[in-house]
Amino acid sequence: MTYLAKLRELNPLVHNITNIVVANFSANGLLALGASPFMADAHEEVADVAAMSGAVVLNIGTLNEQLIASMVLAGQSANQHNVPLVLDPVGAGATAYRSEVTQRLLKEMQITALRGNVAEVANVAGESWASKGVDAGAGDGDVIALANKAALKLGSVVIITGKEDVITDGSRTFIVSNGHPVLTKVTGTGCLLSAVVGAFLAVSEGNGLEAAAEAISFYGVAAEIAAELTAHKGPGDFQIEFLNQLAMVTPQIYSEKSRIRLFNQ
Ligand code: ATP
Ligand code: TZP
Ligand code: MG
Ligand code: MG
Repeated sequence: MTYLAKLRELNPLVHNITNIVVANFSANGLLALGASPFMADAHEEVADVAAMSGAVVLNIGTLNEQLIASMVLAGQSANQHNVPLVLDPVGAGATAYRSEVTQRLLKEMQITALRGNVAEVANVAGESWASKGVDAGAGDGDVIALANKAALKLGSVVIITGKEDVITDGSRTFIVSNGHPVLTKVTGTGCLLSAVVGAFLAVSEGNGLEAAAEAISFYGVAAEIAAELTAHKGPGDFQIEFLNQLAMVTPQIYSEKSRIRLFNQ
């Protein structure tokens, strides 16, 4: 049975503390997929929401100190209640503040998975990579080595997305080659993906690496079909069709189109 089928059967609650750009898109994407989104960031309630959820997803896209305090409370509650925890360190490395906040969060909690672009993960790993705001710049470093370094440092699954995606726990590494370039023309596709990883981790029963790889590949398959159906249109139509496909890609379609390979060292 795929994690996708299990997710649709169990409809896990996914607690998101995310940015103002993507909150609506993330909630709609999770609903379309078959999860149950809960966007909550008040410090008075985040520990309770995290405790009752199947996964918690923290995203620093539009950060401020109040939000970070809530993220610490939610992350620590997730840890106490064995709830999988995802961090999307949006823009880490782009400003000193984002880098510092990311380190602070990682010190205060144990995450299950980190999902970012190559520049963000490089920053977490203590390396540097060009960036332009929240987007990764071009570079010619070893992306797999970077992902491994970050995974060993954090003791978590690390996912670096881009044209090809790298998913590793520092010991085994999967490469996913699904996806479509039009994803880069819709804001929040990385952020929604981090939330989708949370939904898959919620039904992973401890197999975080496999569940994360399936999440990434499934997302790419949905994008490929949506891009094909809207090939004669622009990113606006793609965005809507992508939400449709997050709901319509079945485990069978997923299995036919998935391109995941194990990377041999
Ligand atoms: P960035 O801000 O650098 O764009 P992000 O946080 O938006 O990063 P992405 O790396 O863009 O995250 O990943 C979001 C999704 O887009 C992933 O499914 C990824 O596989 C896909 N993707 C990104 N670039 C490409 C590409 N050139 N071709 C195919 N898929 C891509
Ligand atoms: N600015 C701050 S957060 C954000 C922007 C544009 C959204 C970034 O979303 P993604 O998924 O990383 O493209
Ligand atoms: Mg992107
Ligand atoms: Mg991002």
